[in-house]
Amino acid sequence: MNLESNQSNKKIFVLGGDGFCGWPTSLHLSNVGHDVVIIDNLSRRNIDNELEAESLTPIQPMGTRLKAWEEKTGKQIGFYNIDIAEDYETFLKVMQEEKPDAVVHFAEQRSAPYSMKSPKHKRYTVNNNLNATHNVLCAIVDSGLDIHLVHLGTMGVYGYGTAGMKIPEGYLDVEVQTDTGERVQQQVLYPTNPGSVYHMTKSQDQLLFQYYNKNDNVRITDLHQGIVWGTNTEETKMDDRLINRFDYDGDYGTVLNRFLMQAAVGYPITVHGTGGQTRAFIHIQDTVRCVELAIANAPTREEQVMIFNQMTETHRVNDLAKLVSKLTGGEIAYVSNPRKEAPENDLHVKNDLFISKGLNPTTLDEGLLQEVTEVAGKYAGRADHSKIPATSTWTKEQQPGIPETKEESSVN
Ligand code: NAD
Ligand code: USQ
Repeated sequence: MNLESNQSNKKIFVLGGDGFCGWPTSLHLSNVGHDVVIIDNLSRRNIDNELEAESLTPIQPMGTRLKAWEEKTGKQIGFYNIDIAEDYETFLKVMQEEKPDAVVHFAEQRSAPYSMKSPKHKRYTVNNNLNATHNVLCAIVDSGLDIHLVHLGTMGVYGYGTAGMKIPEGYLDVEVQTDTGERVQQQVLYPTNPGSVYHMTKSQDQLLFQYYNKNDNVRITDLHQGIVWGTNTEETKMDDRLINRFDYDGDYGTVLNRFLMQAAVGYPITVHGTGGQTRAFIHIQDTVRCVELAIANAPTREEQVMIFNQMTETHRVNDLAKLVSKLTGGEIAYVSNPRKEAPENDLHVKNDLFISKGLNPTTLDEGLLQEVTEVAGKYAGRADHSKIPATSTWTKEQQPGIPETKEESSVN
């Protein structure tokens, strides 16, 4: 497989193209010459209504976004409001009419804390995510088209531990001993160890991919992505109306963007527990480039599901808090961890495929300060401080991650 960027233009469906990763990816793919069609049921905007939370950045309605893109670039992006988990027939009909070459699938409920809030949220996450992924696979086969599916999975399917080795890209080489003592080499999916109902749905997605690849030779690339940080990309910076979403609330805000925002608004930087958790990270600009590379390098119908680890660096949560604190003077609060997770872990990950082919990552060193000043600081006035604490607990044993009083919070 040669992972070079390839210029041939394709018709591409972006499922979940209104979301944090999907919107900048849609613009990027359109900008490099692909014919992009977004499919999204706007459920993420409805969840903002449910949680009474909003993006820190003032994102625009889909119609305004698409009009601004056309005005700026002369390029059109199509849009269909379809629930791909529920409305299979409409989705299939659109697929048969539009005949995409590739489908990029971002359309799942992606927050671990939201998936753990209550039985209702657990059941919604499982129903939505598994039905969405299965409907996409089923529709690809039903349509009779030879469509390449690119799915956004997560590093969290592996769990975050290692047995002294780098986490491989999806598959693990193992040796088993038969009853006669013969040693046989095999390759298996890396054992899954999800840490939330959300992460569990991504583990189950992997089995759906294995099955449809084996039975129907569907061409599939599964991108095991780390935590995405940053807000804007070259394309979303072209016009204020194209601005990307920035989640900061206790359910949808991810760790580094939360820390940046907390420092910008003068709220304590909320480290869960000791902050010994190590996680993988990637900047949103690199996400869009990786998806472009994945589309340009589709597997053949004879190949197994291609799995890439889509991350560029690993960091310990406490180190991130200290870095943000050093850049901004923000205060760190070590709060109760609302999650049931290992208090400390090491993490070593292989990401050779994207890096060796010329992905030039935006690192924390160069991007952080810019992010604080250009985004978190600029929109700090829009923040609702009551939405910042992480209150979704994994079991009744955990406590919400609410900073106590200013005096009681430890400061590093
Ligand atoms: P997001 O919630 O901002 O976007 C998801 C989009 O999908 C939303 O616009 C939502 O309305 C849409 N959607 C959800 N269910 C749908 C359905 N049934 N039918 C149609 N549209 C539906 O999430 P995101 O941060 O952009 O993440 C996108 C994907 O990338 C997710 O699958 C997530 O698991 C994965 N991912 C995200 C991150 C991250 O840090 N944000 C990291 C790793 C992997
Ligand atoms: N954390 C804090 N303080 C906070 C918020 C989080 O210490 O204020 C800690 C959490 O306890 C956890 C770590 O930071 O240990 C990461 O939390 P997160 O919310 O940034 O990331 P996570 O829940 O894993 O989910 C996010 C995305 C998800 C994606 C995943 C990639 O929401 O869609 O799949 O990152 S990964 O983490 O690699 O599995």
